[in-house]
Amino acid sequence: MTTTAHQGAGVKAPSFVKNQKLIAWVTDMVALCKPAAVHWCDGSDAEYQQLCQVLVDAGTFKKLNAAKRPNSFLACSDPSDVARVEDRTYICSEHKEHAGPTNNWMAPAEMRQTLQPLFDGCMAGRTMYVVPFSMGPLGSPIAHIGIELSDSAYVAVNMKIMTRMGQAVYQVLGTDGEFVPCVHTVGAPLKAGDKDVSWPCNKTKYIVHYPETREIWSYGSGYGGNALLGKKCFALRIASNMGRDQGWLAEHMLILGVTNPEGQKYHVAAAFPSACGKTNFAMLIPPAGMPGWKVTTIGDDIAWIKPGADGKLRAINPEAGYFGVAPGTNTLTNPNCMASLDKDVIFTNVALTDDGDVWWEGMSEAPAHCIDWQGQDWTPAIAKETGAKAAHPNARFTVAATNNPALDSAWDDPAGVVIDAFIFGGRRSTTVPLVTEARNWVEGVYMAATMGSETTAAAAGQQGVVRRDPFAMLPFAGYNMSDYFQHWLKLGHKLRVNGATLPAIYCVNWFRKGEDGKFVWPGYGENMRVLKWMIDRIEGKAAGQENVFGISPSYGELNWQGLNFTAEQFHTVTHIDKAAWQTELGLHEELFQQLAHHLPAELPATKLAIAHRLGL
Ligand code: SAT
Ligand code: MN
Repeated sequence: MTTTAHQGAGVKAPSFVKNQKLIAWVTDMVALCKPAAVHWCDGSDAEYQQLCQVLVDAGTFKKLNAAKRPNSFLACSDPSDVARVEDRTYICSEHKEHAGPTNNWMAPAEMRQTLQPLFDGCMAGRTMYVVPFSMGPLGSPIAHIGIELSDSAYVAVNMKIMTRMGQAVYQVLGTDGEFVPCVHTVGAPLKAGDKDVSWPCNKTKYIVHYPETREIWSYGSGYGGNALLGKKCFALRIASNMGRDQGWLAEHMLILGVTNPEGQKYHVAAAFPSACGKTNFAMLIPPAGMPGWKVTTIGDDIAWIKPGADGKLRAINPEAGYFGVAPGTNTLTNPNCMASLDKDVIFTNVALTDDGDVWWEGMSEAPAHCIDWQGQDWTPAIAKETGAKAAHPNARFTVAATNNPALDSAWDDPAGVVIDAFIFGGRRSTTVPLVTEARNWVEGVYMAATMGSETTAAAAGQQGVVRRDPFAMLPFAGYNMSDYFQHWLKLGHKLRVNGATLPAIYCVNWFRKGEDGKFVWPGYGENMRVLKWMIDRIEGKAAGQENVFGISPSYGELNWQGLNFTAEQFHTVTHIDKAAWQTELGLHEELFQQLAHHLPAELPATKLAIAHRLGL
């Protein structure tokens, strides 16, 4: 690692940095942000430990009990900085219609003018970390490089876990390689003598993307997707633009491998909105009644998918770690995840137990006492009286993929894995059936485009209201949503005319509730039963039955070994309620009206066909 006090003029890059464009850009950013020092990260373990110590000394990190949770830390954020801020997130394309009606937009020149005074001197008294990272296996033809400049050591250590971060990136970059420049500041400059706080941030926040020039500027937040710029900002918002221009897909999808008892392996990519159980699905352990089935994890949040020369879609996980939701995670809902969290973890906004370990709602029986994420005493009695949560509902863990016992052997393969099926799923208490297969690509794109979901704590704002979340990409598509639909249709068309077999497309809903307001489908590991039906379909072993939207399983087609789930319960989670669908189609229509500019004609046509089949 190399840290140099900044002297005012010029920047001295370490000898392993040979890219002049990068050095020139860092020089400019140092002149703008005026940090007290510049630290070029090398990504070594020694550097990780040193930065964790810096964070402990600053009060940002608490080191957890090494006997219980080796090499692990707890960070508690400012209570105002706990989730992505969608209303402060901007796509600043030259033309407003390129950002589309689902993104906040400001003209790039105006945004640059707005940000200039905010970034001027924003890192005063702090260290600027130069964080080189590869999204995807180093040197993979599907991977891309970014450099994040951040005044947060918390960001630097999280990026070390979440990405392939370090000196090797500079070798791939060489003297003239391309990188996406990402500038991040917590927006809390320090004057001489100022005492720092444990979680510096600013009331004013801007998460800004310039799609044409492929730049990211983030101001005022230190949390998650606002600050770890490789994740949603680069791997989805900027990369979706790159994918549109270059003929590939950047998707909000987990990737898993599923092997049947005969040893045949398939790969599935699945899109769900934030905090709807993607990590659980990616680490699923098949139930005891399904011996011989195995699920392995390639990724839990983002997939980059490129057509290969053979016309097959190959996917990589651009990330190297998991930034997952802690509350609700336990040894029953996700045993692999719990095992991943045994050591080497950064926890954010969970509770601290009296023996120096962590706890969150739904982890285990509540401790008699702990310190909640806001530093207050918490007991079950206090919780009962005030409703106080020990952990914030969007509390997270950051952990390396290599900690996952179910990690797929090909997770780091530069060639990626061939995708056999796509799954789209929202969180819907009513209306949407457990599983439906699209009869063709267009019908699948329709299902994905019209997906709705009840909102979760992953984003600041009201929770539990149904909003349309096309492809689970509403907060992440970096350009006009209708053009994004068109891109999917075009890609499918191109592959088909070249003779490729397209992946099957499924729509699922694990979250339907009964009249008592309780979930009917048991979910978690039991989702394997639905996954098996999909594989059976791909292998031609299940006939399924046609319904108004596509093909769905009969009760007898699912394996019920070891699960007591009656035909009646099955009916509750699969039946299609005509009145509910009339309302639902009205909501699809509302979405289409909102997205009218450039909306592909195939989508309203598909809707019309569904309405006809429903007898509307
Ligand atoms: O905060 S993040 O964007 O990293 C997580 C999420 O919303 O899924
Ligand atoms: Mn996500």
